[in-house]
Amino acid sequence: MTDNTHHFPDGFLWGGATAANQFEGAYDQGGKGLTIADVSPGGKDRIKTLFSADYPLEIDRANYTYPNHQGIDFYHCYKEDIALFAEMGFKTFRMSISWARIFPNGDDLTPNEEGLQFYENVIDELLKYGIEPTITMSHYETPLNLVKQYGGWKNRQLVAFFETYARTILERFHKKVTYWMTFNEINTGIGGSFFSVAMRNEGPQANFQALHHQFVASSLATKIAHELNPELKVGCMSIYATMYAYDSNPETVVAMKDRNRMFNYFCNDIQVRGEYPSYALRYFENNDIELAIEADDLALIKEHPVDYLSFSYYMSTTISTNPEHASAEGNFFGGTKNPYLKASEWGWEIDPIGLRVALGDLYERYGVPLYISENGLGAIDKPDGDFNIDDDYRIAYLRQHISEMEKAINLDGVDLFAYTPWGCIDLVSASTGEMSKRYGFIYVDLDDQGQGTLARYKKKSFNWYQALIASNGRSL
Ligand code: BGP
Repeated sequence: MTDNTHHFPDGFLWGGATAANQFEGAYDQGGKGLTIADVSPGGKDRIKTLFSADYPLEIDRANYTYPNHQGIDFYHCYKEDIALFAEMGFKTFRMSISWARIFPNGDDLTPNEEGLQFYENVIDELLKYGIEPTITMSHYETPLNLVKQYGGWKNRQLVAFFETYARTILERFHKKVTYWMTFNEINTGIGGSFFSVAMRNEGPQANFQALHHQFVASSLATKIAHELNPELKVGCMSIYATMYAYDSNPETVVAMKDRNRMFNYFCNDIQVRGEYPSYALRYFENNDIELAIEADDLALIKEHPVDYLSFSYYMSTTISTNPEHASAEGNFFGGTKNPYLKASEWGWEIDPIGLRVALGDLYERYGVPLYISENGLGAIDKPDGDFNIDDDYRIAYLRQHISEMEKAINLDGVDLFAYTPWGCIDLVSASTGEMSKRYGFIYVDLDDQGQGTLARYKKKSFNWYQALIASNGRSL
């Protein structure tokens, strides 16, 4: 028997993940238009607004701060940052292109060359070090004008605007970028996340219509990519929550499975298998949801499925039918407190084995290569006077998760080919809009009030991850 301890496939893509709106800064420079992220305030009202009917469409400087306007200034510091990623040994770097840097209003007739040139410079810098870029086309940064003038993704016109945007970046970068993702965490649109579908939550009819438009847009982007080069790899991206039934009461199991298929499978079923699943059609019928589907939509979706499936994984969730069970305070997916798990400072329940469950589940269902596009521990780091950060808690979290990935590959036969921990350099948190929830291997001297030198410092985890990559996982 071969010893597969901590064995990862040759060529495994180790790296890190980011999103334009959370780290670039320069929100009004280089010809960029405003995006929905630019009007999302940091602080306590942030999460409330993301799923609310009162999402602000203006910048309200009198009452709020907007940390993403400055981000960590990757826009100007990208060479320094990429040099640090290269020093860690990254094989890939996941970033997004901000749609509004290319089409400031989303519906412009011609692209903004300055924006294209910026991303070309970043891509060239990555390639200089042999780092494969992975590009997300839309990561919570829809141009604001598409909300104000068109009402967001429920409007069919966004499909054509996105198609133009996708064609523009694919034509420009297809010779330099192989790995693409269409919509970040597309399944958050089911619950009407403003970040995802760029519209006020108007209920299931509008949300599913918006998602349908994103499925069509995603298939169009996949089609364009493959026409340019059949070797390009386009993936979907969803947030995955491993779901457990709290007890063996069959009613609880049914409730869990019900939630699981809509949240974890629905979007993947369409984007990987190429068709609406029967449980969704039945759900639409039972809930009087009637989607406007144009003649060629279903054929397009069928003919242009994605090449791989990517997902973010931070926590699991536990479903109970007993209202007396304590709720999992802070868990992003709600649910019942799981007595076997500890939680992060924000209440996200830490579950490394749940990642193995997720990998097996997705691979057995879809049989396509998997890419873990986000994972990590948000924590408050406390640097000493010399900016040393001993983030053993982060190392422990990542080690446990990577160990479960290794089991999924070597014991369960899962085809996992990439892992990009979230926020490999500290950046603005999506849910809090603040800096203090940090994920990085690299510390950025910046606080929630926007104060700091922006200097970069290597955390203890930097060296740990560097050794891990150099040994292709064997130093785990
Ligand atoms: C995912 C998003 C990311 C990211 C991450 C961590 O849902 O795709 O953009 O921010 O979560 O979340 P947070 O920053 O809220 O801790």
